[in-house]
Amino acid sequence: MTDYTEKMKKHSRKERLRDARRKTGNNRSTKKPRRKDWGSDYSDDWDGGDYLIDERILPRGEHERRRKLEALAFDESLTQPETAPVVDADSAITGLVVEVSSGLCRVEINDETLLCSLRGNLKIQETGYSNLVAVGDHVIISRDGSESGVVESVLPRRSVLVRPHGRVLSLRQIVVANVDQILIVASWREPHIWPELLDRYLIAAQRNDLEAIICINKIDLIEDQMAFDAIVQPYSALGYRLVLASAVTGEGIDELRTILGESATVLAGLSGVGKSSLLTAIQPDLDLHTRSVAERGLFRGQGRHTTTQASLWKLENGGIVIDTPGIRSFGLAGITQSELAGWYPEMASLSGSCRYADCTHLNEPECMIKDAVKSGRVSQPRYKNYSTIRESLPVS
Ligand SMILES: Nc1nc2c(ncn2[C@@H]2O[C@H](COP(=O)(O)OP(=O)(O)O)[C@@H](O)[C@H]2O)c(=O)[nH]1
Ligand SMILES: [Mg+2]
Ligand SMILES: [Zn+2]
Repeated sequence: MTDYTEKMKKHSRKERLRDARRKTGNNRSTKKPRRKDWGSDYSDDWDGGDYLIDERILPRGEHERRRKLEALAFDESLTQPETAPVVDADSAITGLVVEVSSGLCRVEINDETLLCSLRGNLKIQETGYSNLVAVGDHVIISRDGSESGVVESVLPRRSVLVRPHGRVLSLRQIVVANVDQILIVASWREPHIWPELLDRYLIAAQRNDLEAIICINKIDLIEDQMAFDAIVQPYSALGYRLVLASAVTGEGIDELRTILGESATVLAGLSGVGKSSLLTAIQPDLDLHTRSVAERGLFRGQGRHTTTQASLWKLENGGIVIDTPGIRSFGLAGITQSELAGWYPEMASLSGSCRYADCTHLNEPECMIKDAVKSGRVSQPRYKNYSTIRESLPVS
């Protein structure tokens, strides 16, 4: 329940800034340069959270206005940077973190990639996160002319995708930062669609305040349209954006390209469902063979480390796509059996009206959710997923 309440309380960044603007009566909006490249000096939508602004191109007073708005909007927020940048302006460069290892990261600055260590004064305390820097972070780095750099500070994040850090539930690891949406990719066959996993990803997206889009790939392998509809239709009925695709026939590819453009998207989906094939279909010249930092030996000689083998691609239409194995285990940790129905939007509002306050919605009489399944208001497959997932969750 706490998670849910927290979520309800949380204001999106945009809304907060809008509120702050209303409070200051400052409604002047800034002309938007078109964003060409996430991580370069463009900002297409400051309110959307891009901090990579070349101050020289801002009108007089604009920087101050933004700073004030920012402070007002986020005065109680945890997203403030821990330390103010302490670099002198000449050597400060902003970049995009594309890979992380313990104490080190790879930062992309324009077309260059720089191996960076982290400045010692960056503090882990009080952030509540187990890692200081995550893939997708915008950072300010300094370099002394050599081949490596130092991360001086992490710019405020517009979103984080987190998972618990090991067994310590209070400490969370940032899997990726600054993504707008999560694209859940499943395949109809090979591997067989697994609706329960779909639901797990959807819940995880909700918990992280990320918009979820569902892509069902390999629709060229549909052998039974009715069976397909029965599984897939409940999700579109719930209002999820659903893309039916085939990397083989090209169906759905244009739609996917549009969805990924101008946004930062993290991919979720089992190995083999066709994520790489879809990306190749979207942009044939995309280099999918970006080997991990560890393989390239960039981090060699740095002692033992665990590398987050995230891959980050910039599409020519402005989109950013991040694929990370970290996504596989970010699911439902911390959710108890009794909380699960609250994460099914079609069940959440009903679960309070059952005869028993502690109704599991499995066997009890006068259960509003079971009634809703009978009447079709809650779909049979979703209910089935609910009961299976419930089994796997801790009682408290
Ligand atoms: N029939 C069919 N096969 C596909 C489709 N998309 C991908 N595949 C195949 O599925 C396998 C796994 O694809 P891949 O892109 O590597 O999956 P990933 O692990 O999610 O990146 C490959 O053999 C692809 O050729 C599709 O739409 N239809
Ligand atoms: Mg792949
Ligand atoms: Zn019930």
